[in-house]
Amino acid sequence: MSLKLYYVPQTRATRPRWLLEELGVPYELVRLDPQKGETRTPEYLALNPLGHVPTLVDDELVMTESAAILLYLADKFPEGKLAPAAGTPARAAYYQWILFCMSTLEPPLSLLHAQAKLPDAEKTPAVIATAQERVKTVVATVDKIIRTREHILGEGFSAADVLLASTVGWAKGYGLVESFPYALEYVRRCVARPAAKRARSD
Ligand SMILES: N[C@@H](CCC(=O)N[C@@H](CS)C(=O)NCC(=O)O)C(=O)O
Repeated sequence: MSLKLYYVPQTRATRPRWLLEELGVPYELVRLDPQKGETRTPEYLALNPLGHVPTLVDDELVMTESAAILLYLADKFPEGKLAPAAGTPARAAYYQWILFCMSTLEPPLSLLHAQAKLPDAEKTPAVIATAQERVKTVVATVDKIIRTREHILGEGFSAADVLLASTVGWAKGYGLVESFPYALEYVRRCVARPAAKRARSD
């Protein structure tokens, strides 16, 4: 078995790196520097045609999409207990929270990210304000649920926590989680895990 993760720090590639650290399985980290064009080489574009990170290579398998990579790895290493059994209510909640991150919480964060990259004269304040409000509304639902749970599934730590804590952490980076104490504390305790620290250590 040979797992290779194509990685740029402080991007969505941190998600599978964190999960791999939680699993404690051997993997090779391939660091790319977008400033040097390393995500736009013909070799890398053959793996990930959009030139995005992360990309996971597992022998013959090439995978993109951070959430899909988490789901794959959590299932591939069941001894890590990061995914509930298929067909159970916990598995249903697991799918729900993974999709919640990618299709409900990420879109307004991506809008904010795109706006932040624009020169000031090209920013659209109304788009920014609407996206900020949307993020807060969505984070408020996490805050309400996580008030009574340590982890989002209401049982052990799972790949859904890797994704949710990463994504709420992204919102925190924009100062949009400050009024949600339970969501804030949830992110703090997830990123304080040794595996999460190792994934951000360099
Ligand atoms: N939906 C994809 C998004 C991947 C993505 O947009 N990655 C960003 C980093 S967070 C990227 O590689 N951006 C470089 C670029 O757009 O050129 C995923 O979750 O993996």
